[in-house]
Formats: sequence, C-alpha cells, structure tokens
Amino acid sequence: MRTDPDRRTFIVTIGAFAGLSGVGLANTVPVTEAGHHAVMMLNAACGDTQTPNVFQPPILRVALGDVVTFVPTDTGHNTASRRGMIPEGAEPWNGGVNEEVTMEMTVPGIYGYVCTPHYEVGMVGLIVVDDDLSNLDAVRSVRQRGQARTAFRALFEEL
Ligand SMILES: [Cu+2]
Repeated sequence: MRTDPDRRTFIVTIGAFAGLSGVGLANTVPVTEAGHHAVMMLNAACGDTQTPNVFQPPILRVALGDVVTFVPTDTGHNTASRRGMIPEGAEPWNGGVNEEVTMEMTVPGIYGYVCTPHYEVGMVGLIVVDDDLSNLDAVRSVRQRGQARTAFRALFEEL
C-alpha cells in the first residue's frame, strides 16, 4: 500500500486542463501536451452518430507516469473504474456525472472503466499503461451485463 499522498494514482481536478473542453471540439480528440492525454465523454461517436454514448478514444495507450484526463465534452456521463478491471496496486476511481477526472497512471497494466449511467448500453473503455497486458486474463474474467459484455469483448479484440 502506498501511503505518500503525493503518489496517489487518482486525482480529481477541476479546470486543470482548461481549454480542453467546451471549445467546439465535440467530435475531435483534443491535442494535449506530451505525456498528457484526453478521453472525451461523448453523446455520439466521432463521425458516427449511430453509435451513441462513447468514450473517445475507447482504447488509450499511455506510458508509465503519463496523465489522463476524462473530459466531460458532452453532459450526462461519468468515468468509473470497473471492479476487478484495474491492475493490482492501482487505485479505483469513481467520478461524478459531468465531472472532469485527471489521473496519473503510475501502475502498469490494463484499466477497464465505464460510464455508470450508460454501462448497460455499452459505454466502456480501456486504458493500457506501459503496454502491459499482464492482467488481461483477470480483466477478461470480470462478468459484464447488457451491452457492456459485447463492448468490452470488442475492445479486448483490439488489444
Ligand atoms: Cu455515459
């Protein structure tokens, strides 16, 4: 267990990435500085209005120590880690609806997360830190409900 608060994996910030959201980038991935990544919470997929409620990009690969910000580009979404779908030693997170969440990714592995209101309709995503797929079996074995099952399965195929 880590006890040093400066090394917490989960940090919630408001406006830390000022300028990322609300600048008319509804269907593009914002460009961020090196080592910082954005995942947008959207009502519809980029260029595909038939696919509602998505994280963009649905799979994000980052280096160890990189920072990830979930941006509430559209309203009505949140980000929450799925139990059993983060590496051992990583801290779970559970953002509020419409809340921007920023995390420093200090533990390698696969992170599976969901939008709580849209979990059953398949609004889910993955983050892979340091190209480490060693917890893939554990992540895959977590039982999913509704369309989250097929949505996660499709993402696993892309790993
Ligand atoms: Cu959602």
